[in-house]
Parts: sequence; C-alpha cells; structure tokens
Amino acid sequence: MSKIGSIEQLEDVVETEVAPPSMYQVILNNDDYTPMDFVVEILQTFFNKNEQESTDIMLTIHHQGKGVCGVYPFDIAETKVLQVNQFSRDHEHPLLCSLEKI
Ligand code: TYC
Repeated sequence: MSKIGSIEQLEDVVETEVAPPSMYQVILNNDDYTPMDFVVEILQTFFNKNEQESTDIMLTIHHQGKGVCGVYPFDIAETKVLQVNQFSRDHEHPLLCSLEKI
C-alpha cells in the first residue's frame, strides 16, 4: 500500500477525490407525431419546469430538432432518460430522450 509522504502527495489525493462529476445534458428530440401537450407534460413532470419554461423548451425542440431539458451527473441523467422513454412508450408516442456529455 502506498503512503502519503508530503503535502504535495496529499494534495494530489485530495484533488483526485473531490473532482466534480462529469455532467450530462438530457436531450429531447423532435418527431412528427408526439403531441405538443405531451412534451410539455414530460418537461413539467420529469424536469420540474413550469408551464412557460416547458412550452418554450418544447417549441425550441419543435423548431430546431432537439433541446436541453436539464443537466445532471450520469446516474441521474441516465435514470431520467430511461423513465421518459418508458413513459413515452407506455403512452404509445415515439418521443426519444437521450444523453450528451458536456
Ligand atoms: N413536432 C411535434 C408536433 O408537431 C411536437 C414535438 C415537440 C415533438 C418536441 C417532440 O421533443 C418534441 N406535434
């Protein structure tokens, strides 16, 4: 087992252990079939956006092809993607949610 023999070595260890987690954008993609109201509901339910924010994000996605719903560490982002995609499938909409590393 290696030992810490200097302040510099201690700082190396501390820096390594407190590095901030990599962050991931959760993305919603546009499609031609998912109702606008359903996308607004997703943004309110899973991403804690209010009605105005949700409508703005939904329209950005509709016009630009995709949009950012939130930014999270990997485990949280991955869970949101799985939950949103399952919810969409359950309601028979093709809406696709995905991840992008920042
Ligand atoms: N383009 C869809 C429509 O016209 C609306 C939509 C918006 C779908 C955002 C997906 O992520 C999306 N009904």
